[in-house]
Amino acid sequence: MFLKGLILSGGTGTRLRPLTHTRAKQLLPIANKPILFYGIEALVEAGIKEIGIIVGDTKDEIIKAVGDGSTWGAHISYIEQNAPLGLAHAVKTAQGYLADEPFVMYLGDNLIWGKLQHFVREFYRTKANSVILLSPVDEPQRFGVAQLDQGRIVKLIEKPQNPPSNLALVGVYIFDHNIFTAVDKIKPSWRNELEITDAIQWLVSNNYRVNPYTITNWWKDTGKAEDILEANRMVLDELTGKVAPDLRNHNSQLVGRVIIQEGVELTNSTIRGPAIIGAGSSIANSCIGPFASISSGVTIANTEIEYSVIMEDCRVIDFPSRIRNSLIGRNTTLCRSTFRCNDINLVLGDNSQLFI
Ligand code: TTP
Repeated sequence: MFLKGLILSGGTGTRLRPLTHTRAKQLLPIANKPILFYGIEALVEAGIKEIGIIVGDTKDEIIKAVGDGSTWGAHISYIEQNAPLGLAHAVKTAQGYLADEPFVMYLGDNLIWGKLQHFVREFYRTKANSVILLSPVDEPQRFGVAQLDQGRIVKLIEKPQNPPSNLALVGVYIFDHNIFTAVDKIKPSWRNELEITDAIQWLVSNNYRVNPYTITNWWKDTGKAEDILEANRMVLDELTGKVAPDLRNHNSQLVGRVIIQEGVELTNSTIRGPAIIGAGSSIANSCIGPFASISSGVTIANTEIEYSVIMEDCRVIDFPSRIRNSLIGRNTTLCRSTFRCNDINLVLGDNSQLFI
């Protein structure tokens, strides 16, 4: 018996509009790497090399970015979900691919810092029908929460007013084939989706063994803009500095843990870590960081940026305010107007958001 992987990368991403009008949310960069790649890496690291990815409207973009999986030594297949009708619907859609193999299901917009090996081992050790990854949280009212009894999950409650525990569902699950029976038994919820929590509840209520596995590492569901920024801060905080040997440094300082990718030019600037500067970017007379991810092909001049993600091919020139807590979409131009003082001329790409 070996585990397959199932990553859910369909959905609509409404909460991340306008960025998701023209880009799959799972491909938004966290420390210059698409969110989805963190999930693929976590599965591969746990020994899971056969991975199915559920795709929807953004199928082409996801296939282009991920390919056949050979980059990770994995074999990746794509499974089309005709409409985003819920996480349990996605599981049902993948039934042909998964056959009767048990599988790890991973939500493609989630980020879990740490390894999944122990979680997978728990499934084999306990011979449970399902193992659910849980994490203690401060405000369980905001999450799907598990109630435990004698080491088993007995109830799942979505955003409970009186939480029975502080253990939230993290977005990573292991199921055996009984989940397909469960999905067939449940009905769509009020939002017309087949909910995975209802399917798991069905397993529990019908005496299948559903075990919890609690982690204390940080994790993030990157559904909203502020989540992406927080995930960016968390990931940057874990990275160690590394400077590509071809850096052209003209009178600039790197302070703390800074990653500089290939082909970067820095002039009279300060990069304050943790921060990452993407390939081919050039920065002049600016202060970048802390907690800034600058993607590839970005040009920045006379500007201060911190706690932000600036995506590929942006131009930020002479911007009069410090850019903070901002998520700037690809190919966006931000610059001061040359016509009048204090007049800010913003040219934003289709999928841009600017919070200053
Ligand atoms: P969600 O964040 O719950 O849903 P969503 O992507 O539709 O976003 P929003 O609520 O902002 O509109 O989805 C979690 C993950 O599962 C995400 O990677 C998308 C994926 N997903 C599917 O693959 N199929 C689905 O039917 C749904 C609902 C989500």
